[in-house]
Amino acid sequence: MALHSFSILLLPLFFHFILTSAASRSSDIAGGVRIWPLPALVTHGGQRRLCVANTKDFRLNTDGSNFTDASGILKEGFLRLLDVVRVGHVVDANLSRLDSSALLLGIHIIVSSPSEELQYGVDESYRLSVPAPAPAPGKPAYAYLQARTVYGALHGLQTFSQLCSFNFESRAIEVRSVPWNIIDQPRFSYRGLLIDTSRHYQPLPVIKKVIDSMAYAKLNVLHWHIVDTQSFPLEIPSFPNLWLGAYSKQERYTTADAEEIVRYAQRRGVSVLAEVDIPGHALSWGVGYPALWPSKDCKQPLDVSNEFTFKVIDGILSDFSKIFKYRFVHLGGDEVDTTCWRSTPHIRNWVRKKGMNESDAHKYFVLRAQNIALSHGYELVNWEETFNDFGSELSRKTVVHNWLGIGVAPKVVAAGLRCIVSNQDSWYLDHIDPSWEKFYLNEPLKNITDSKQQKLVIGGEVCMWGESVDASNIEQTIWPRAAAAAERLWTPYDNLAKDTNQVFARLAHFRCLLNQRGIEAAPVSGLGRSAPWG
Ligand code: CP6
Repeated sequence: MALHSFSILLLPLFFHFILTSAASRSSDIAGGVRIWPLPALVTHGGQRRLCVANTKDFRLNTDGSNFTDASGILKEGFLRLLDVVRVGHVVDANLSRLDSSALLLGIHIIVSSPSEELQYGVDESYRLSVPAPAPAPGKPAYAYLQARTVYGALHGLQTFSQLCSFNFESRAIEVRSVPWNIIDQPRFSYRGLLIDTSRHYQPLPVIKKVIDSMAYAKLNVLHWHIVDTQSFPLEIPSFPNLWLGAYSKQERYTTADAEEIVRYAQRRGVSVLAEVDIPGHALSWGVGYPALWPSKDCKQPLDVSNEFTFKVIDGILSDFSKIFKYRFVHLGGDEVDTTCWRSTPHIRNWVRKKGMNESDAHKYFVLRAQNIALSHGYELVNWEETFNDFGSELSRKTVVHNWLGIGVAPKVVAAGLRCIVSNQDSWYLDHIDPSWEKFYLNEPLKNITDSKQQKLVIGGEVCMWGESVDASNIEQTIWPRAAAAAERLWTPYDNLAKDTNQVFARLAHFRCLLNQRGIEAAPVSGLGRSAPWG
């Protein structure tokens, strides 16, 4: 590994040049580096450094920045880092047994923006340098972490945690291969994971662990498919009977629970995108309000002819806007089967009287729901059928969410709308067959060459639909394959491996790291572990 010799002071000058130059090629850059996802630029040396695993000596120092960490978000992130690195849930890191030759290492964190608002497009870049051992043992040296926002700094701490390993004999933290210089920023602003709490209820601690693990892989949007046909687990104060559609009283989220999830995620740099999937996928709404069903015998899609339907949607989105502060709300719009609208006389008559057909009625529904969401200050995400069926009439504030095949993204961006890629042949976690290689190689910008159009692909998302997962198997179904997609979404295109054999060992190491941190990630390969003597 070549050690580049620029100093930290020169980095700003080279920052742009290096990120856009061809200097960082995947096979060179990844050799020996065990960071997942791979940063934009990494150099390192070959010395091993022992550090004292003690909060006092790992200094969180924000002197010289405008950021005061008033809410403690960085301090908490730092303490979590120490805990996961010391494998705090497994061992009692007994400091009295420390190797006295351990060298002190402090971390000095500089954040230039005082704002802690987490929002779409927030600057997530950071730079991290870890020095070689100081000349005099016992004298502290500082690792430097610089970021524009606290969220960039949190990513930097995650990277730092991956440079560290716990030495069970000396009870010290080791940083391998010092000195390190890392410059990093995400390729895409939207790096999502969908969870579905309608097909199976997921308890709050499970959702929180999913958020923890997302942060380890630098995924930054939890797409919460909260309600669907099978159950309505969320409390909606404006229409308090809606959660009568929950599986049971125990399997529900209060608004306070939802706020807790949003805050927990925000403290880890993860935004929550809430979804109401309408007008299909909404049968459970009618348990509390049967007027939302076309009839007792034909229960979905929601009754398009009834003003009450739109009052309920307005109430839900009004309540959402108090809890879910992300710029976008997801309005679904997929898999709408209008048979009930045709077979129910009062709806059939209403559609006819309006001079519409059933597909016009679907469009009317989606566009009206979009306007309600806009009135509550949201921009919009809709599943791709809405674009396929009436794309030119969607609000310009729509992000089209691909899922059917990869084919729609080039059409969406050619039409000037934004797109999120989740093609089911590669990024659906509920399909057990696709290998991690398939997840890794799925390229969101496939067949999009114009750079203006490329910018309209805001990112991608892996989907963990809930029909076949609950608390017993959600972690091992998500991981490690979601990590393969996470690298595709984070790492600059030129650093990505073209041949997945090059990344196998590094991914296996990340999976092992997840296991050490208490995440039940499944083995990377179905061929067994490779033995150290093999
Ligand atoms: N639920 C909702 C689902 C799916 C969709 N929407 C889905 C469809 C096909 C597959 C997997 C999931 N379960 N509301 C499609 C976006 Cl293969």
